Amino acid sequence: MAEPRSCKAPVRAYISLGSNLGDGPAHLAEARRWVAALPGVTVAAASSLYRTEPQGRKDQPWFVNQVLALDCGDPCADALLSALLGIEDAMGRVRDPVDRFGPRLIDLDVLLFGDEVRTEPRLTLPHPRLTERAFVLVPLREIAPDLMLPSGQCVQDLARAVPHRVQGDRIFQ
Ligand code: PH2
Ligand code: MG
Ligand code: MG
Repeated sequence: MAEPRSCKAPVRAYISLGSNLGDGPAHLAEARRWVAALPGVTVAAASSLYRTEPQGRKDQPWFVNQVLALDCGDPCADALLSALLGIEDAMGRVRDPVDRFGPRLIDLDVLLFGDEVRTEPRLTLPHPRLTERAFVLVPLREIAPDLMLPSGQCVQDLARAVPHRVQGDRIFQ
């Protein structure tokens, strides 16, 4: 007998990919392959790759960043987060509890999960620093120029409000 299929519409999620250790573009390509292979997940759009000035801790290498739009059959943001953390582990990310903001092989963050809004230790939605980060807003605007956040703010206005400069594939902030 055929497997019962969910008849619910998928949830549109946006995730960010980042790397500033080793071959960043290769790490992002590997992460995209893992994400595309997740059951119930379809990659609906992928931004360009950007080379971005580090935010937060400045004394670390520049990052390579990208944003993906996903259609998720499972309407549970925690399941997506767990899957992304599993990919980070499978790719060999080593977490340094002392240097939490140091360089990373791969970082996969849930930016938005449908219209979900929540503040929890494990997962805050939308991502708490989304509106401050040109390395997120610029690629997000590229793939979803008409996107509105649950707050009603639109991604175009948010990107304009953050002082930054895009030069070729580089984002200075
Ligand atoms: N990630 C951080 C901290 N700072 N800066 C850039 N440019 N790109 C990142 O992905 C990034 C960062 C913590 O996850
Ligand atoms: Mg991050
Ligand atoms: Mg992270």
